[in-house]
Amino acid sequence: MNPFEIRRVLGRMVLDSRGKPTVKVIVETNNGWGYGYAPSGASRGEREAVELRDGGRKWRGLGVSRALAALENHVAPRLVGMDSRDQSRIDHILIAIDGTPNKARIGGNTTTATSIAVARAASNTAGLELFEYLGGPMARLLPTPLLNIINGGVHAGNELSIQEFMIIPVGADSFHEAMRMAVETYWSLKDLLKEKYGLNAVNVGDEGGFAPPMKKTREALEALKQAIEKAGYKLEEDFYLGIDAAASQFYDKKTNIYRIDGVSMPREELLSYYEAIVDEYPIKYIEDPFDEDDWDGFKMITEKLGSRVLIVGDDLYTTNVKYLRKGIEMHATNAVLVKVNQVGTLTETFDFVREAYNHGMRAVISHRSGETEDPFIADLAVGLGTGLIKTGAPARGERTAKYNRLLEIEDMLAGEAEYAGKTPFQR
Ligand code: 2PG
Ligand code: MG
Repeated sequence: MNPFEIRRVLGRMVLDSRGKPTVKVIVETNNGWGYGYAPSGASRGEREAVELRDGGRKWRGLGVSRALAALENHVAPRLVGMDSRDQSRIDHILIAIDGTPNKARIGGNTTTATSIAVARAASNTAGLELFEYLGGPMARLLPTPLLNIINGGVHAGNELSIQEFMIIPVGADSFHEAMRMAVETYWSLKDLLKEKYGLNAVNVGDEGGFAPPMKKTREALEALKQAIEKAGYKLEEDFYLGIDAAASQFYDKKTNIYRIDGVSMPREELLSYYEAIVDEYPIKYIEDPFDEDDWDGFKMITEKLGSRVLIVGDDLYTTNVKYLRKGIEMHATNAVLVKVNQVGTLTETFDFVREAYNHGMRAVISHRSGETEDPFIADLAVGLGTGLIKTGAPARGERTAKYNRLLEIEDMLAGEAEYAGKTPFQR
């Protein structure tokens, strides 16, 4: 009997961190098991894999019974009997069963949870940690975390146009120390916001960052700077800053105008705006600075700032090699964001990361704003050795699940672990 043979595939409806139904898949082998969850974004790219939802009145149309039915009727019968280590063969079967370019038939939520569950079942059956199974015995690089501690855009109920303001503890010697520095800064930000804006300012947004009643980008950057200093750290030496503009959310496609912080501006002006804040603050990471179809905007900013800032494509590429190829040709970015559920399978995700690496781009493993308690991306970041992970503030269980798993991995690796620190930012 082959211990890795898949014996059963089960689906369950569970809730994500916004209370929306999502898909959990459990895969049993003859000698082990594994699970996987589908997360869900709010600032979704237009080119992303489709989440299959029920429509209708129940759950405001967001139910997943059709996705679970697709799993039971179309996926499970094909996977039972296969070897769980045949990840790419299994993923290609999922792609073929779906048959659409964007997983619209059986749902990217169905395929994501299944693909992750298969990998976990195989690693569990093999008696390996998931990061070891994904990355081999030499996987030991702990990623530098990008912690989103001020939330804006569609993730928060305030007027900040920019979606995420991140602190990046690059000056630490270990992942444990990086988290300590980040948490101390998170707490000093809390004190500072309370003092300046009152109690309401420390309510948190979808990713656990504070959602203060701020209106301007510079106000948020200044608060990060002060929090870092108040916690006893130095900007640049100990911490870099990063932003995810998620600019598709404040772009008017009809007029080609960006509306940021109450001001309307064309692409060129927005570029100058980014240049100015990069000069004022040690911002080393800018994600989605322009609309997902504004390829020229991306090309311009990478030309201007790419030697000192990671310019990261998220909505631009949606973890899909097809769109990345265009970005490579155009020199649109020097880094990519990686979200398994944007494309729908692990194999396609690995292909995407490899393509990025082959062209000298950095890869950043990322959560979604709607998350679950699944810490999978922590293992993925170590397994792939990307050196960078973005998974929110050090708050809310669905975010700390990832940080806690990374702390655990560092402990398990004992003296062998290495912390990425500043390395991923060196161009
Ligand atoms: C992003 C993500 C995660 P969402 O834009 O990078 O932070 O947000 O999951 O809402 O797309
Ligand atoms: Mg983004």
